[in-house]
Amino acid sequence: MQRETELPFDTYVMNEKWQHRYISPVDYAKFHRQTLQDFETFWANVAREIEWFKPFEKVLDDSNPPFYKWYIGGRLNLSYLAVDRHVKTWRKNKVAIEWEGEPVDEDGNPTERRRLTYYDLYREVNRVAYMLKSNFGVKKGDRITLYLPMIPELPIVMLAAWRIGAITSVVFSGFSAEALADRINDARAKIVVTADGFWRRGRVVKLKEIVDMALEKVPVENVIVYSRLGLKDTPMTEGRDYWWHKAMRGVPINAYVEPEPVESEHPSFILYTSGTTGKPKGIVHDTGGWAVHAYATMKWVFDVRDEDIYWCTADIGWVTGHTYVVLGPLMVGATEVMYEGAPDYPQPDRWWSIVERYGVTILYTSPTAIRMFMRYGEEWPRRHDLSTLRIIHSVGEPINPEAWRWMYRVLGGEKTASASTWWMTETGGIVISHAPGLYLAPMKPGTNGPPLPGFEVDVFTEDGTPAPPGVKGYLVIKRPWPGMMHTIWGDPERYVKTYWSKFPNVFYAGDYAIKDQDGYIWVLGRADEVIKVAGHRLGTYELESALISHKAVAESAVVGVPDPIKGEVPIAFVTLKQGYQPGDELRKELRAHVRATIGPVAEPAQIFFVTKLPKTRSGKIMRRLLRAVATNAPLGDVTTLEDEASVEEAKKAYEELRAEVRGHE
Ligand code: 6R9
Repeated sequence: MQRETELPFDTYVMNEKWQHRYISPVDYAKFHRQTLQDFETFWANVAREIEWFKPFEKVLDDSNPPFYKWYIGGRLNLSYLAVDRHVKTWRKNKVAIEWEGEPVDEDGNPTERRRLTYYDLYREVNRVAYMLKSNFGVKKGDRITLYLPMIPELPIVMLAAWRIGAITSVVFSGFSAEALADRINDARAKIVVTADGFWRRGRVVKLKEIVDMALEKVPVENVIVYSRLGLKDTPMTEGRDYWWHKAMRGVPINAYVEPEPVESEHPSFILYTSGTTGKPKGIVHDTGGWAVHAYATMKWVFDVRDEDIYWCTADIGWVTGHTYVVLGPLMVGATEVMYEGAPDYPQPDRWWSIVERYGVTILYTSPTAIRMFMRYGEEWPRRHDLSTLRIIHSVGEPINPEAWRWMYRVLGGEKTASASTWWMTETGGIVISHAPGLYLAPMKPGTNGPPLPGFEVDVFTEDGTPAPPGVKGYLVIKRPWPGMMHTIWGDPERYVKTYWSKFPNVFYAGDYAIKDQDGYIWVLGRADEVIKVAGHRLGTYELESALISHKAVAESAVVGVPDPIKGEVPIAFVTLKQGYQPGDELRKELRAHVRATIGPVAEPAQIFFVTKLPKTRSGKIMRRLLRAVATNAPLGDVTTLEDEASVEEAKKAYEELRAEVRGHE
């Protein structure tokens, strides 16, 4: 990520369209402090805006930190909140989801569109809940792994699961069989729901075949297969695998399944995410706290109204899709767009044609996408009428001021409210962002803005004291918040160790950040071995394990390096076992191996062969030095380095490959 080291503190942006929400940073800070003064009352009032089957008796149980519990005694149901509530009102016939598939005709128009009203959703969610319950015996607390593309059946089956108190574990459809198997295994999933395949950049991805490979390692009771493409050659195992449409045959059109009134702390979902070491962590979220957080941030950050057309471009396989494609927008009764395919298929204006076709007013996307479109050029968005857009926010990684300005000017016509919303899988919802649904303090290109109401955020120095404005430190959250994760699935100790041990009694996010004079936060990037590749979160440790699992590899070290579009990309330094020769053939093979083990997003941008890796005298790989080599940065302190020749060798390997790449250009 190339970011100006001098923060552009002085570039404030305020436009006419948002003058009515204007607030000065000083007044915002005052308002924000007030929300923290009587913090529990504040969060109780927010929670009363959603419907509870049984009201909560206590807002926050902090008797056993860091295992905080929210809205004790309360009972509710996410499926009820997302669909049943709306069908009792005029929203019954309002469009909930405008879906379009990837394929287009000769004129570039989508050949597959589906429009589901809240009533349609209500019907389908009930029918699928009925099927899960009566045909497959799914009960409260069972885990269901969902390995599905971006089709309406994904939110439908999630809501159906939550309706009966089951716990979803969605696995991104870009992950490989091995990654899927690990996640099914860790969650001990009872069933897997998948599709025969889907369209991606004009090609068919056969999902069920990947599921079958995963299931060679971890058995499950049943697999339900949605026929997205009607692929006749889909392998089906008798007695285990069922076509969705066949399993639904016996389900009455008007099937109704009573929504289970689950406890506020009942887990709703597990989502696996990467950390510094070890296998991916199953981040566990509750029901009540998450619902309140999702609902409140939809209102504050996205200012959603009934006439809006909302589009969050994230895949549901990541947390952004969980909170801001599935739960949040449906809870507030929004009309939202869902798109199956690649952003630049068949041409770089696909997204802008979608914005124009549906009249999208609120767009939530990623810096990587913005940078990709910047590279394609302004002429693509200029071909379409984007004048409906009134809010555009980004998420997933720091947004460089240049990308923010492009988004604001070219896409937003200098009239949108635009923030870079900071949060993470662990937080369940947005924590730091401008909140144009309440007030809008002046925007600054590249900042995350001030913390949202009710969230106490700070930047700490290494010794655990608040860093003064302008000084880089670690981002922390000083008080529990409703959408917070509850634990790591099956590993509560790791939860305490990872997030609550670096500093006493505060949540450690793992990000570097700076606070400015106005109280705005600027998140700079990860402080650990996690990288964000095109906004996708990966652990360098996972890539290293994947490389080492190849027969030729002895050792490997993976680091993230800046990339003009993807933000960061992984590069790998590899030592080989006796009898293996470095070369392009092997390089190709190792890349394919990483793709097959984790998924295409994890493929290293470059692989360097070396005979030794830089290590400390105690044998720890010094990734910091490799990153310095690959970014032409100063090496810094090398006193603990065991063998300087290793760094020289890495440098040489790096320069040789660069010369070779240049030679090909
Ligand atoms: C929502 C999501 C979390 C990590 C987080 C940080 C980075 C996310 C950001 C941002 C700067 C933003 N991140 N949003 N950095 N500005 N607006 O992305 O969750 O996949 O768990 O990643 O992403 O580094 O720690 P997740």
